Amino acid sequence: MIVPAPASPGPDEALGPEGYRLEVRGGDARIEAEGAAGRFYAEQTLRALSAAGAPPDVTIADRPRFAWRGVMLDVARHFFGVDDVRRLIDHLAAYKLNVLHLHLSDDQGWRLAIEGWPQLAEYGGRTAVGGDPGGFYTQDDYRAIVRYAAERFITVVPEIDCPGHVQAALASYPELAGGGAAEPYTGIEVGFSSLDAHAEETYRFLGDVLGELAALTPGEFLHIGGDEAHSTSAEDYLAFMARVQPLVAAQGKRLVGWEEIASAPLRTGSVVQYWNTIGERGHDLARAAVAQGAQLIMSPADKVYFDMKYDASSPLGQDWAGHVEVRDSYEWDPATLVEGVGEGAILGIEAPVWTETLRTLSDVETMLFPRLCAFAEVAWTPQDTRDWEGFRARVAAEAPRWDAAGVAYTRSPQIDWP
Ligand code: NGO
Repeated sequence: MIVPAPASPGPDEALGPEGYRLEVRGGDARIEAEGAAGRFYAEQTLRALSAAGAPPDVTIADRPRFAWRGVMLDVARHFFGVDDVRRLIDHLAAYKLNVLHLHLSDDQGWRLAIEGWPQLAEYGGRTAVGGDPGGFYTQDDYRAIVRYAAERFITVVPEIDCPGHVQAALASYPELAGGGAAEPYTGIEVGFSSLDAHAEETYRFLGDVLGELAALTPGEFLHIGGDEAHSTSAEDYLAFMARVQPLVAAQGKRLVGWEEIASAPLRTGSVVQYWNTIGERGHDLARAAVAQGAQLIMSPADKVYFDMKYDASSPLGQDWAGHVEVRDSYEWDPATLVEGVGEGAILGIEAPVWTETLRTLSDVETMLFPRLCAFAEVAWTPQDTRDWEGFRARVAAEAPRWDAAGVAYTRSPQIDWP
């Protein structure tokens, strides 16, 4: 990130699709890259080097450690419009991140127009946490987000959470709730709603939704959630997983789900997102995923859930996974976090931003910065070339740029801010 740590590839090694060589001499830059993404990242580095004037003489050969370097935005608990998402995408691009995971549905709101099921957005999109205004993306809005992201080499991974976290869908279509009227929900409890794993209507609904979503999404992944299905029995969860996986495969997409999906038999090519750092279950599920040949995305809540408070004085955020200071987000190795889950099984890392307590993009930025920079270095830079003291100095140097651009950030006491 920022000014990258020492070169990873040697002079004759392949740069790969995202790698680049950058040479600056007397203010003139020469960029070498195998692909357009590599060239783009070289430009981001050059921009960072030039922040304080003419860039210094450097020779950099660089490529990322992990292929999946993501941020998730929860647009369901609170809605964020297209302009907010564009601004977030700009932040991702500046730090060489390449996945934007959008959490498009939850109990509190449904955020994407589905032509075959219009009530989802029109009715289920009205609500948000605490009675705040809702909202949803039209399909054109969504296409605009995908396009803006693609121009910055960022893949959008859309999530429709199921079989739990579905109250907004149940409230929009009572037939999904077995005919009983489901009330819209604006609280912040989890685990109370479920699709019926044995109703054909459930799969007609998901087939339609995933079909429209796949048609709108050029990326190879569809995220089906799968977390905290506490009101679905273990048996029903397995039945549900057996039915939903072919629906994703039928769209020619790879399935992504939260760690809980590893309790079910998974199709080849599936991706499992580790998250829960309370107790041993998350570790067990991550190992179960590896045992099935799945790839892992590491999102340990006690390190990279950026909805967690920095410390007790943070005005925003939650603390169920503890406090997450900048150093916590920096000093960890994805490949030694869970015994039995090594580098080879890890597709990448992702930082989720859940928005129960976050209402504006400025709230989101306050939680992201400076922790996002720590995260971006973990994602990009090899473990043995990272160090906290060097990072502290580099991240402090970002502050003037944030101040100038009106980017909100937290003045963590762990950093010597200029
Ligand atoms: C959990 C839960 C979400 C919450 C989040 C809050 C996952 C995967 N499911 O993470 O519904 O919003 O914690 O931190």
